[in-house]
Amino acid sequence: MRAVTALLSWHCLLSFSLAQCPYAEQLLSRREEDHHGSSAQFLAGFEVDDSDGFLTSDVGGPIEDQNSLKAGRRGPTLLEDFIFRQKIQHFDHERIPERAVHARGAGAYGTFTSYADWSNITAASFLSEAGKQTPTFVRFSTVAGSRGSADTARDVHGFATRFYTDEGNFDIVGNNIPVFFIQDAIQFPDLIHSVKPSPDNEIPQAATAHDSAWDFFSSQPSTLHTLFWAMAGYGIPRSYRHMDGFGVHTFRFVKDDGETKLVKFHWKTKQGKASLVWEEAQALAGKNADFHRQDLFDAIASGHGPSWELAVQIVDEDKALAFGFDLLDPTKILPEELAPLQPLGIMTLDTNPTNYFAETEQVMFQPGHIVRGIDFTEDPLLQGRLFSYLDTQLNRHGGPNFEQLPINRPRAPIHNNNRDGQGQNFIHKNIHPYSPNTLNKGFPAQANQTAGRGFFTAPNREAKGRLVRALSATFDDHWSQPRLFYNSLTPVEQQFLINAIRFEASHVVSPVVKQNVLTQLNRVSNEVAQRVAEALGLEAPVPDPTFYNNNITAGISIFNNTLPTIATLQVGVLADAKSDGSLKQAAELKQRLDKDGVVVTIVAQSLGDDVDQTYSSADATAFDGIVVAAGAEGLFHGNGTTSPLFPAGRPGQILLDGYRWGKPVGALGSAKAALEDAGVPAGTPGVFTRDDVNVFADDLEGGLKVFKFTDRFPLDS
Ligand code: HDE
Repeated sequence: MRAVTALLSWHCLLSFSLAQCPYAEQLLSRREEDHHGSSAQFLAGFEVDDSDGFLTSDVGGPIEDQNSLKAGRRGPTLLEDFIFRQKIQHFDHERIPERAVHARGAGAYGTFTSYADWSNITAASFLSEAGKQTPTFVRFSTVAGSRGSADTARDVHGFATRFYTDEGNFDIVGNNIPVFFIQDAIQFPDLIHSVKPSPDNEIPQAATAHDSAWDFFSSQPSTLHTLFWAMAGYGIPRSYRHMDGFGVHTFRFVKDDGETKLVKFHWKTKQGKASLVWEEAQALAGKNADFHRQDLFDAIASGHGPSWELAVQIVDEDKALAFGFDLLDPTKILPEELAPLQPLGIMTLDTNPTNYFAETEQVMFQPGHIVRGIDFTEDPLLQGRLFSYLDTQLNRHGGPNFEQLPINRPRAPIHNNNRDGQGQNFIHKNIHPYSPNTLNKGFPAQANQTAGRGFFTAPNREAKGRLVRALSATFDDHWSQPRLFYNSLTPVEQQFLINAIRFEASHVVSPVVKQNVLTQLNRVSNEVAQRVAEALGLEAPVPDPTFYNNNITAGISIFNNTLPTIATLQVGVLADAKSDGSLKQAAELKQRLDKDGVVVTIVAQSLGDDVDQTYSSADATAFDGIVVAAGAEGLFHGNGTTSPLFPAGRPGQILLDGYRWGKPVGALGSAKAALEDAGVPAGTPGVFTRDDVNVFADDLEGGLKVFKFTDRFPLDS
């Protein structure tokens, strides 16, 4: 009767004094002590386990709900059927509004561990000692698509982290790109309206390749920098695990003594940065729209939870304008050469949600969730976000008590005079809910800097000035940093960026918009403008060199690095179900790669003990590397067999797609012949051929670390 137990425990909370409640111990620990425990412990108290027990109505009576109550077997359903009404009514209200942006996402729990006592830079308690652990929940997302859109749409990606600290919730509601499209929050609806599908036919879904998006981008040059990042590999990460995260705005760290520094938050992936290529991302959108959420879920379930290091760039308050741009401007990066990254701690995600809706859909982040030791800056984008997130949560939840939902509830005890409202979960015993009071002995007491470790606004902040609707002139340069970004890419990454802009701009119909795009690109680089213009069949404008520069900065390239770990990467081994030899070799390779955490899928014509997937369902998009086992070469010959078990030529297509998308591929022993049949050039980088399984596995693992063999992609001459 565990289901009933769970309900009863709620009844204890609601109806009886805790002393009488048989589950008092569990509840007390939920309410006070578990605040410092793991997420799993904390959330266990809210879980409902239906592994036995009778079905009940919402109010607890055991029921049967498979037949509605009728007047006669063939008669109408009766209004008095409360069982029918309750079931259907609850169903009718199952959805809440999806997020206006970032609707598509996936989340997971983790733990943040501080490397040291950082009280020399912040009073934040979660950073107050070496080894101190704080539970976290992270939600990754795309921005433009609706809740059911494909994971691999080209987009900025959300990276929102909640720290359930012992002094309240702290959220870094960041992205995988360190800059943003606009500088003033008041333009956010314009940006989003331009990017979202057309209001008449709701086309296209989760895509910026259309007139209105590029109309806005080219009319509002503050977008260029973020646009460049999104059009490069940053818009199509291999997985959520293979991307960095950024707080984007400059924030403040505040010490106990009130001294402040300006800081920028970075999450550095321990898995290494990796990206898809565009053709692959597009194919994935059709083959597996859940690619990223599945990757995250599977990696955590297999014990390979991803990690990120939290680092900050720290700048003195008086240096906000010292670098040739304004640190309050969210369209600018602070190059690492000007302020190095200071690592503060590490976060590992290790637990998947139990219920997508209750946890991932109902988590409600806010940039305004800050804790003692952290403060805002006057960045006008951040300032506007402080209003928007609370407002949108009210809309999504329908009332002010969303912070009481298990996923949002802080692990620190809550005492205040906020009362009532829709969905109130607490039963407040204090009958004097106001401050100051004497009748409740002055409680809850006011916490401040000296008593109760209260939150305090940085004391050196001041605001004065004429009331103006304008931005500072220090926000005016929109072109130098996109140029810096472009300069810092490898030639093939520059080519990918150009290809992406060509793809998107070729979808634009309006000649005026196309011309405006070229005008703006030309302010970044005449070369970029020329290369895009060529694809659009237009003339590039004459050079506009005011902002041209040859600066470069570190940490931008994605493909120029090898991955620090290959655990969780996916390899497809193509075998012939009718050849015992090929199945045996595939199994041997699987066993060998498994030692390093590489996930191997054996593909053949039909499922069996040694076969995980069929050729009819398998596809190159699912794999980071592809191998043909000796004995399977017959399946590649003459465009494949005419087997009715899979589409003609499918094995060869998987191999060739893998090659074309830059993946390491290879063939064992006699399967070398399959390479030629599929059109894959043996002997080129990332194409491995060996007779011995172990030697081959070593080669392939080296190839997986390289991840993409970018010399396979042609450059503009
Ligand atoms: Fe958001 N943003 N945003 N945003 N944002 C939302 O809040 C908004 C911005 C980001 O996984 C919404 O709860 C405005 C920058 C993430 O639940 C909404 C402005 C950055 C998420 C909203 C911005 C972000 C959101 C929609 C311009 C990176 C998803 C649902 C001032 C630093 C969080 C919601 C999750 C979500 C407003 C700009 C990141 C409407 C007005 C810059 C990761 O409130």
